[in-house]
Amino acid sequence: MELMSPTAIAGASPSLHPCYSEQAHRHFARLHLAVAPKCNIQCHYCNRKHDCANESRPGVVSELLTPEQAVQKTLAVGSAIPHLAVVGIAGPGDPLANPEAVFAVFRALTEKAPDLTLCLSTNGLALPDHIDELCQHHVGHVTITINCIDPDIGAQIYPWIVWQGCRLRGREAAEVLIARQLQGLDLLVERGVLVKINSVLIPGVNDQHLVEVNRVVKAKGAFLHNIVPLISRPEHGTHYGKTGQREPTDAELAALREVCASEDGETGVMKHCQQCRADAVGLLGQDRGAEFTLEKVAALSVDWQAAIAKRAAVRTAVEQRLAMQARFLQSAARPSGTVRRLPTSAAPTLRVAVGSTDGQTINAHFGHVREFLIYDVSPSGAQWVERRPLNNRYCNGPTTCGDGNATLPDALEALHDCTLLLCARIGFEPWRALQEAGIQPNSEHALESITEILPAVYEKWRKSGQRDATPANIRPMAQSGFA
Ligand code: CLF
Ligand code: SF4
Repeated sequence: MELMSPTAIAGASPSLHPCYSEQAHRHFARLHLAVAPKCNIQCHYCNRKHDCANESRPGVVSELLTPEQAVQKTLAVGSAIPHLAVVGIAGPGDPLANPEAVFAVFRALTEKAPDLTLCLSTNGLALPDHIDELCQHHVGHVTITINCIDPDIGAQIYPWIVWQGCRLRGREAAEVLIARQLQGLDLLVERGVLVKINSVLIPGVNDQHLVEVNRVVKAKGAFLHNIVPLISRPEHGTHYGKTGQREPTDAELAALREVCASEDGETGVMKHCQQCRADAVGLLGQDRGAEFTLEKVAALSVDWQAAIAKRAAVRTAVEQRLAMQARFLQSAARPSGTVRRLPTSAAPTLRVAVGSTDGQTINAHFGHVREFLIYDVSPSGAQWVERRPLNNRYCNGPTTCGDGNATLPDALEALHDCTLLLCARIGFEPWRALQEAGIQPNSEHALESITEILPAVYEKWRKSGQRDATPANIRPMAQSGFA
């Protein structure tokens, strides 16, 4: 069967979607519309008093919306937040168990906010029945929560489903659900929809099995696999919470993601999921929902046509910035023809980590970086090596470094082979810890151009007699990719 290109569906583009692109999540916001209260299955990690655990963290949805209210809210948020790019429906129940409300919203938004990417998250049971309608509404991004492909495991996760008017239980229920999920995945991929698979990692239930799930969904053409940790606390009142099913540790989650990411294939592994509420508003990790309650939205006057133009301008500006950054990284990664191969003993390479959010200037506060840009610098110039993501930011507070001690090891690990760290600001505690680890922090060049400052920094380091370099950090040119 010939597969359609992913761009066959208008709106199916990962580059503007904060969940589908790690880069996009720094620039573009999403809005969740809570118009779907009903569900057609039961998961042991959900009790329907809370947000859908597929796409949210515990906490009741503040307000359920009618389709009209949802459209009004979208127009208000889209006017106030010009970097809004995606509107998703992710609960608090299953969107496709509430198809009338969901498609009424999508229909209205096609007219009044045609630039916004539409997104939906489902357990997949009803998915095969709605493929045409999803495509008609240009829903280019769909998430299916697939926790297993083995019905015996499924029977431990789903006590029942409602299928064709009957309540099925145990293995039989899981068998039907899994078959429908995989069928839905096939149909969406055929239509060029970008499908993300969410899997809830449940220790002792599907932890050993999710690598197989990853292999199967990858083979079927899923765009992204997002493995999220089970949230299971007694106070949530879920079956798992009440029966003491434990949550996975960070190490277990990271190890599984690592195994899945190392498999050769096209399905990426999402690592920046925030397990959002089903009524979340703003950038991932932010929740500006309180600014857009029904009462506040009703009081706003919105010019939705002007808002479309404003969003287009923001998008163009971000795209230009990203393109510039990509060009910069590409050129930095390819040394020019003038690069000389120098005797190894004469030209040690200085490995430098840079905190930058735009790839051009040293503009990031150490405590806020989510990744470091790594360069090897020598007399021949700077060679970009890679991005090093951080699992946790050192600082989670808006203005202070808070209790970052728990996350400092992540940063030290990410910087283990670097001699120098350039960032815009850094607190005293991490400064000292980095120095003790043999990494010299430097915030003297805040807001200066990375390309311009790296050669100067290298020269200074050489003249200083490479005092800060540890032997492991001094690598001969021939090993640094110039050969
Ligand atoms: Fe929402 Fe989900 Fe669409 Fe994103 S969330 S419906 S794909 S717009 Fe994103 Fe939130 Fe993780 Fe979901 S960070 S929980 S993956
Ligand atoms: Fe809850 Fe979502 Fe599972 Fe339905 S599919 S039971 S809403 S977690």
